[in-house]
Amino acid sequence: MSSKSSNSFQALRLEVPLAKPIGLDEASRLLVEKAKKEGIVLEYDRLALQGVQCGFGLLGLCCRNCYMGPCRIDPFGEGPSAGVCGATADTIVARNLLREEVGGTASHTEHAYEVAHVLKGVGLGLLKGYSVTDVEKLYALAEKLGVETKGKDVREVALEVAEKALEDFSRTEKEPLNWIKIKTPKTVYETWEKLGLLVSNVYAEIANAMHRSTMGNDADPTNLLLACLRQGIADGCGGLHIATDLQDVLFGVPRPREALVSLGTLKADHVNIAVHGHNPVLSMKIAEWAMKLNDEAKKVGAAGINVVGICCTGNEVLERLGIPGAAHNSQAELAIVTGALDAMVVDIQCIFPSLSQIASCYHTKLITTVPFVKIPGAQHIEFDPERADEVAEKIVREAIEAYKKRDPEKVFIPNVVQRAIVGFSVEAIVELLKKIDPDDPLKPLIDVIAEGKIKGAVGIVGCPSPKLRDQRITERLAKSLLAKDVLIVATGCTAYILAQEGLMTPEATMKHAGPGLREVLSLLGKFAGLDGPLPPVWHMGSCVDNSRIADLISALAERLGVHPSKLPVAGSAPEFITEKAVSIGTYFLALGITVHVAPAPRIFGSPYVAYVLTEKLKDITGGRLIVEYDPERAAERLYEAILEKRRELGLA
Ligand code: NFS
Ligand code: SF4
Repeated sequence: MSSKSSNSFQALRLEVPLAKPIGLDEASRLLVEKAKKEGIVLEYDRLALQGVQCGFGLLGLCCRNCYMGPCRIDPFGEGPSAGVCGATADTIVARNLLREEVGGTASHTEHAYEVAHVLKGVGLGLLKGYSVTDVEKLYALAEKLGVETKGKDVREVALEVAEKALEDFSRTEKEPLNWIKIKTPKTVYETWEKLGLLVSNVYAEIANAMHRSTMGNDADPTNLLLACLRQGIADGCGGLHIATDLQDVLFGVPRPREALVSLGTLKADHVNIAVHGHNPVLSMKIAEWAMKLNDEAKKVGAAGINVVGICCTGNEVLERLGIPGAAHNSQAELAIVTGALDAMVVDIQCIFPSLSQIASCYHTKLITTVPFVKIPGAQHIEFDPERADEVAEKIVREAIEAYKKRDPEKVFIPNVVQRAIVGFSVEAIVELLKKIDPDDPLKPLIDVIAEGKIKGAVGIVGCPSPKLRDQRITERLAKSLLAKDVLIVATGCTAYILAQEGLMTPEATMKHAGPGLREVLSLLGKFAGLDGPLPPVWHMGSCVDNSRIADLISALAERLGVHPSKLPVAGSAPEFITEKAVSIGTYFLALGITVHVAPAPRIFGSPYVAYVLTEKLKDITGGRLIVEYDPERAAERLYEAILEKRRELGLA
């Protein structure tokens, strides 16, 4: 990190993918071909049409925060070194990073807020369509939150727990978030307290970040980076954790089950409905009504109704109901290209506007449901938890209607289906480990890590990137790590990629896991009552369920009495695309975790910001950012990080 230009050159080089394209997965490839024949434009085509993307943007060096600009800083030191207001590269990059996180944090926290309102409605007895499914989880949360349960019925407890969550969106005092208090290991809490990172109101945090990054406010890159950490903590505690916890209360804690994934889970003889987006408050209802109206589908000549999942809401119904996971984000367009999808029902986040244009080439109905997520050309049927059953029934009936217009000539469903074991909640993992040691369930896991049979664990999370997908970065990274006896947990669209690759099966353990990892997973398989080993990649849910990964890390750290940064674990978002991934990544950096990402985040226009995140941060929170495009090299670097932690712990 010697001079500004060497950094910028490095980033520019990083933007050129280093690995050779392998090609897309079989199902995607076949449907991309079909789209080409039919003249359908896909994300890959639109990416190509963008040409070379803006170097200033890639480096984080453009600012549009006021009308004296837009301003750009010359990364090579030959043109302007400050914006009109005098903002330097360091200031502009740090401000831009903070604003990216705001996008992510706003998404996750508003999602959590919505779910908290549904739980509140249940508590008040106002919502007929929902109830507390997991009383045990509710009571466990109540206890942690200091909610008295004696002499109260389930509804009263639900109401108070919901109100504890809503407090985190409205608190005016300087008290930390309730979900910081109940989720953060003591060692981390102390670090955050010292650094002034104890957020007390997530919405105020978002507002402050927008305020301080406008023209003429915070220009200090260090101060802005602390705000970035705060934003990550607001996202993690006030978004991810609240969403997962309350969704578990409403819909149940996931337990391991076998399910099917890939685009081949669409059925030519069924009414096919895809749920796409993030909020299970909608998708669980659609699944319920699809079952109720199954016979209606038979009346129009279909064999029944087949609900499949796309993106994170797909993960929500996959992990709880075993609904097939058809498509990750980069396959959502392709699900329509099959010509077999009768309705795609969407709620919030990661829903490409292109879906409407593509749907218009087929009989597929694209149905938007959220007042602030409308798409030209889509049919809007507003969802409201108070009328959940009525709306869900209407949507499913729309799909049945659409089926009548399906053109069999246009139907092509790739014959690609993969089995996957899903549903690895922390609760389920602990229950399994209790069969080995009922009194100290984490001990067997700690023992095999200490013995070196498992070297460590990496959470591979995030999105598929059209920029990197044909290099199969995610699959290659996972396989390289498994061979090194590193256990993998996965969430989000990455979980689809790894499931489709067959890595969530017992066979994958025999094929890809190193000898130590294989031995441990075989033993665990026996305790789980399986015929073979546990899979080597554990599906832990949607992107908000990255909270489950944080919970597992925190439980291990607390059991060992060490800071999470001491554990031989790491995270990776090898193909991230969204602002949400940036805020989640920052939460894990704040927790003290080493985080690998590709493509390069837009920080390399500031040598200072790049230096802090990739080097200095490890002395502050214990976290460290690694940027690496090549999956095998990324695996090597993550493995090195794990070995370093092991050495520090005195393990071989
Ligand atoms: Ni996560 Fe889930 Fe997928 Fe990426 Fe989007 S759906 S919230 S952001 S693209 S993994
Ligand atoms: Fe340019 Fe400063 Fe305005 Fe940004 S805030 S656009 S750097 S003048």
